[in-house]
Amino acid sequence: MNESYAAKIQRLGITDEGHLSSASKRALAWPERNNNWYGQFRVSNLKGDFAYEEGVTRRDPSSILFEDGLYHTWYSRSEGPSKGFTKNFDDKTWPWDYTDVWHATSKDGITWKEQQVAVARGKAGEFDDRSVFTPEVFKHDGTYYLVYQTVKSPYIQRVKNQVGISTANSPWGPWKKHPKPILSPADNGQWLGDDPHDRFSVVNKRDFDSHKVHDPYLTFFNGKFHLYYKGEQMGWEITFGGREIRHGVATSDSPFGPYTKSPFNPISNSGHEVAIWHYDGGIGSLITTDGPERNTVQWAKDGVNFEILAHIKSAPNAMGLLRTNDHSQQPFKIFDWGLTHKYQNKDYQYIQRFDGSQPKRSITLVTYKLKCAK
Ligand code: AAL
Repeated sequence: MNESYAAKIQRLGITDEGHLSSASKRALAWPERNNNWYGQFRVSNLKGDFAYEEGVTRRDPSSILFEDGLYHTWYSRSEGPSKGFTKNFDDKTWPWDYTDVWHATSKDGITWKEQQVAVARGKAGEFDDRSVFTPEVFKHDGTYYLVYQTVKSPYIQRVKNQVGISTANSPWGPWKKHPKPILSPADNGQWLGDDPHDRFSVVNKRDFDSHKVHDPYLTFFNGKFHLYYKGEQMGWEITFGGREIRHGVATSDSPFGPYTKSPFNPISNSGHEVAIWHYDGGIGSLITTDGPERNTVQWAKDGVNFEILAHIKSAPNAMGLLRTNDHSQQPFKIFDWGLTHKYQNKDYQYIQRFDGSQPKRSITLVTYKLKCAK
C-alpha cells in the first residue's frame, strides 16, 4: 500500500513542501521501508581460550554450528608479531600470514576451548604453502565443508590469493583437503612497474576481483552451490565512500567446482567481510566497513540483485553467524548472537562475541496513516 505524498511530507516532518531541501528531496525518493531489518549490536569479551592472549592472533571466525550439544567454530590462528612487507620475503607480513585454520568449541557460547588445527598450510610449493585463513563452514547433506583463503609463497603485496576447500564427516575432522583451489582472482588487470610490494600502480585495474578473492562463504541455494566472496581490485582507490571493495558470487553443481562467476558481478558496490544468510526464500547480506553502502542490511530474492532494507549505525567486523538462526521467519534473527574479532593492537587480534537486538519502539506505516486520517 503506497504511502501518499502528503503522508510522506508529514512523516518526514517537512514544514513547508514549497521549500524542499536537497536532503528532503533525497528522503522523499527513499523506497518505502519498515524497520524489521533495523537493529544494533553489542560486543563483549569471551572466556576460556578466546580471551586475549599476548603473542597469539585468533581472528576472522567462521559461522558457528551447534552439533551434539556443542557450539563449534573455526578461525585463523597465528603467532608472533608482523613486520609488514619488507625486503625479506620470509618476514611475517600481516597477522594472517603463516596462519592455519583452527577449531574451537563451547557449551554456552561464552567460554571457548581451543581444540586443534583443522586445516594446516600445505607443503612447500603447494598453492597454500604460506597461509590458510579466514575460514567459513557449511554443512550440507551430512558433509562439513570448510572454505578459506590461501596464499602461496612468497607473500608479496602483489600476491594473488585463492580459495581452498576441505571436507569432513564430523566437525572434529579429520579434514580432507581438496588438492586444487576452487576460486581464483580474475587476474586480468595490468601492473605498472615491477615493485612486488606495490599494489596500487596499474596500467588498468579491470575486474572487481582482478587481484584478490577473499572471505569465501559457501551455501546451497536455488539448486546450486553458491560461493559468495569479497573481491579486491588491482590498484584499488579511495573513493567518496572510502576503500573500493565489492562482493561477488560464483555458482557450481559441485562444492568442488568448477565455479562460474556471475555475469552480474560485482553484486555489491561496498562491503568488507562477507555476512550472508537465508531469509524468505532469498539471501540476506550485511554490508560493513567500506564503500558508500557500508552499514546496510540488504536482501535479494535471486541471491544476486540486492536491495537496501535498512541502514544501521555500525556492525561488528568479520562476523561469524550462528547457523541455527538461519532460514528464520524474522529478518534480524540471524544476528541474535555470533562472533567477531577485535584488534588488541596491529600485531594481535582476539575473538569476541556480538549480541544483536532491535529497538523496542516501532512505528509502522499503517499506524502512522491512521493518525493522519483523523
Ligand atoms: C580480513 C578479511 C580477509 C583479509 C584480511 C584477513 O578483514 O577481509 O582476511 O585477507 O582481512
